[in-house]
Amino acid sequence: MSYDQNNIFAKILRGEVPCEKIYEDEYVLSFYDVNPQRKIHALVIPKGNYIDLDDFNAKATDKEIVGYFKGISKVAKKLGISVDIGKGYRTISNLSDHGGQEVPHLHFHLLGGEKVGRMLND
Ligand code: DGP
Repeated sequence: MSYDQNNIFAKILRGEVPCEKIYEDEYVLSFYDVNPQRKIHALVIPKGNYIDLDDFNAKATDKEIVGYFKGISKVAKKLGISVDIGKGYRTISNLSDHGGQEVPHLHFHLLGGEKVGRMLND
């Protein structure tokens, strides 16, 4: 499968669709999920065109990989949910069909601001 340039997160990255931005640097963009599942529900996406985590790890440079994963912790800190200054949070990244991925641009969900509960309910 090739990267779909018209997915919604690609449009957000190009500034064609607005988002409620939390954080941005050379490697990542973070914004609030439009359909929050917990008190705090943020998304963190890499700036490069990667479909999912497997695609990212196969094709991204080491700098991009480090920048992305460090970016996730920077966002958590900015939101006050990181382990050092807050009470923790959950990250989820869905991959493809069985993973239930809806938007085909790599993203991690950050859920927190309250106890997020059991990992899977069914
Ligand atoms: P996933 O199922 O892991 O691919 O999650 C995609 C998430 O993206 C879902 O929780 C809703 C969110 N989402 C979809 N469209 C938009 C949008 O236009 N803006 C924002 N902020 N979030 C979106």
